[in-house]
Amino acid sequence: MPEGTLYIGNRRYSSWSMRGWLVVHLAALDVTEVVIPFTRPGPTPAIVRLSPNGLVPYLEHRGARVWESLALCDYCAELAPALWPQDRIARAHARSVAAEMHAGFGELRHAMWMNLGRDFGGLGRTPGALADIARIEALWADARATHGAGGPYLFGATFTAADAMYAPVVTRFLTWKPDLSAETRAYCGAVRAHPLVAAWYDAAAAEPADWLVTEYETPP
Ligand SMILES: N[C@@H](CCC(=O)N[C@@H](CS)C(=O)NCC(=O)O)C(=O)O
Repeated sequence: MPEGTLYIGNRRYSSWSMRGWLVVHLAALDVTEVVIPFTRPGPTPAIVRLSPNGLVPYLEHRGARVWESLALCDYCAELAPALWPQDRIARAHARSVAAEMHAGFGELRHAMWMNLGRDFGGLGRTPGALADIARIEALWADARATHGAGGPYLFGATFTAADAMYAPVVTRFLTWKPDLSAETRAYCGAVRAHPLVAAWYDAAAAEPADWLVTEYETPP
């Protein structure tokens, strides 16, 4: 019998859901997954009624109610400590880059939204999005140079909550194809090849056609 429920939005579009889903799976929580397709204009009433902040991901697990993707990272890491690096200094670094993702990069998220099923190559290159991308490339390179020995992830051989927080950025890079360094492209390839990321893409591809949202399918 499952020990709770994870509520997420369309896998094709919902970047925050992807983060929550990844950490729940990395921690091997035994939960039922419920996908609530977005309705437009938003917000989606079924999500508003259900979730304390009116958003997904939202997790109910063994009496705990958890919302906000970063809180899901920490809740799951209590149960599966390897979600953060073991070393204190590396862990501080990983928490910081995860928090920076949670708090920022709005220009990138606005100009290059997540759509796992389309090729928007060359589009969305607003000055703000490009500035966000430059910061993300620098941040990834710094984490990998400082703590990533043994790679291929930000903090080495283990896919951590920091990688989960940036996985939807990887999908944006694959969809919108901004100019990226060879090192960034290699990291994107490693994240895309992770079995959980591959499973998320596969499930997104299987979503019903009537879940498509016109505004997210229309290039700028
Ligand atoms: N800060 C929140 C953001 C969550 C969020 O914005 N979720 C979006 C989906 S990616 C949502 O629930 N949207 C509701 C809607 O579009 O109806 C988190 O980290 O979990």
